[in-house]
Amino acid sequence: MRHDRQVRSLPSIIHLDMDAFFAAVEQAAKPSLRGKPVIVGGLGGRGVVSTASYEARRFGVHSAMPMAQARRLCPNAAFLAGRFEAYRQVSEIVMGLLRELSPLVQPLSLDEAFVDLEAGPYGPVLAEADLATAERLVVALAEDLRADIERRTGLTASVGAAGSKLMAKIASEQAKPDGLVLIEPGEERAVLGPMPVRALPGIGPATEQVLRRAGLNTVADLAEAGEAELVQLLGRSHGVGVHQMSIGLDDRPVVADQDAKSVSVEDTFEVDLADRERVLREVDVLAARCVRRLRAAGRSGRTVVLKVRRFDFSTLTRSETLRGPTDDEAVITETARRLASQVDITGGVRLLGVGVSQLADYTQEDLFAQAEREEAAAEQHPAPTGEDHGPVEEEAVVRHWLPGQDVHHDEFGPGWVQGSGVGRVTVRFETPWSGPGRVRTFAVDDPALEPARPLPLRRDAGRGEHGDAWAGDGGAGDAPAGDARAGDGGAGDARAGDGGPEDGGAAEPGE
Ligand code: DCP
Ligand code: MG
Repeated sequence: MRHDRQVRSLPSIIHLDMDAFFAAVEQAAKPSLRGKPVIVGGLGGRGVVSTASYEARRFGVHSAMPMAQARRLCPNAAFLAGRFEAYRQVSEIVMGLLRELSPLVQPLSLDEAFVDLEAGPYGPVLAEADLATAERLVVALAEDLRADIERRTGLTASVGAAGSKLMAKIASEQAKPDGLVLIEPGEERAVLGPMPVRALPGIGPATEQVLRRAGLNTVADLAEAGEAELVQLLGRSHGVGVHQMSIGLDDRPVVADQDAKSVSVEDTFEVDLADRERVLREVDVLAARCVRRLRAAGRSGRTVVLKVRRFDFSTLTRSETLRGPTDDEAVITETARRLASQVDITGGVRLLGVGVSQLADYTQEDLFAQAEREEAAAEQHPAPTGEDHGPVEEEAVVRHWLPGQDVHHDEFGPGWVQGSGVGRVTVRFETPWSGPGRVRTFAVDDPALEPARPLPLRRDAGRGEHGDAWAGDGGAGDAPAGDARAGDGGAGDARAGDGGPEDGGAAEPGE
């Protein structure tokens, strides 16, 4: 492996970004929406667009736009609330394919990651090869990757390859949609020069203003201004960094995501806990610690897991999956308490643990959860009056039919909610593998109609139920000193790490 100080001499860093990700998943899952404008996001009064399909982007709709504006620009689009679980499933498949190329995979969000090819199985070959051969190999690997993603998910991805993260990311933007761009080492300044200063990471609207007032508009302007002037304008560390980037120098390493699975904490007690009140108090303490750790990692999670080891060393885990991801201490504590109250503690408890799994990118998750809350609030209060309605009862969320939501009907099978109102819900019966399906309307409380989990986008891609929070725990969870993990033989504790079919986020049974 070779790690040049400033710029690699090989374009061995790739940046992958799925095209119109949430919208593309919806089109893949819902045949009737293929080729049509699709807008995913918060559908309530103050909702914003998460993303829009390329068909909808032609009308000027884009991420972070108020939903009301999107409705005006593209009234005939399908407006969907988003299905986070489906996006996460696809993301796991994609990240798994990236990990086949290298252990150094750095996910930036559900649909985006850097990969350092030099750290993977092709590293030695790349290091030996001359530049032209190395470039051909990188291009071949990237095209295979895009083809694999399409085969496994039906979705398109764009890939950039370059000698740095900076240039790889710029390359993938140039490759969009459904393309591959390789920027040869040495071309950096030529590619960057004409770009607006905002193209560089770390230059937001405020910095852009400062630079503009100094007459610096393009990256070439920054390069010419030189380090001293940029330090004067932006301060020492920012100025130096911006100057380096402007001349194409970026030696930030690809850092593997150390904690892909769960955050958990646990405690062993000197004296077995025998009374339930005491157990619940300890659960509260553990849940609070777990939330602190979760927040420190900038994550939120969807499944709360309780681990209990009893006096006789029998160990069990209980988990509950929430409707949306959270880092809310009250929600996690309450869920862990509920799980604890279902466990038989007769004889005493030696160890308790609280964990949260199904983690993903904090900001994306929150946007999504926010969109759902808003949607639920809109339903509960059909005529919004502007006042703050406070937290939404969970029951109301569960019974509400959200546009885009997966359902199953006893007679007609799987489908999705196209819309609902005045006591009726309209369902389109189609699957990722069917042709466009028919629409039927039911009463909202029709007992034959049930919410369902997302179907895999490819019929042959295994469905992979999720293990408990500790299964495949990559070691970044809380591992208190002295925790006797080995020898943990208790039923239900699938902690033993590697190689099991459930280990690793992307394990796909049958692959
Ligand atoms: N997202 C979001 N809110 C935003 C931006 C993005 O909820 N303000 C979500 C929806 C996107 C996903 O994250 O589908 C990935 O974001 P990208 O910026 O990669 O955008 P897309 O994948 O949708 O489109 P592109 O083809 O431009 O990458
Ligand atoms: Mg994307």
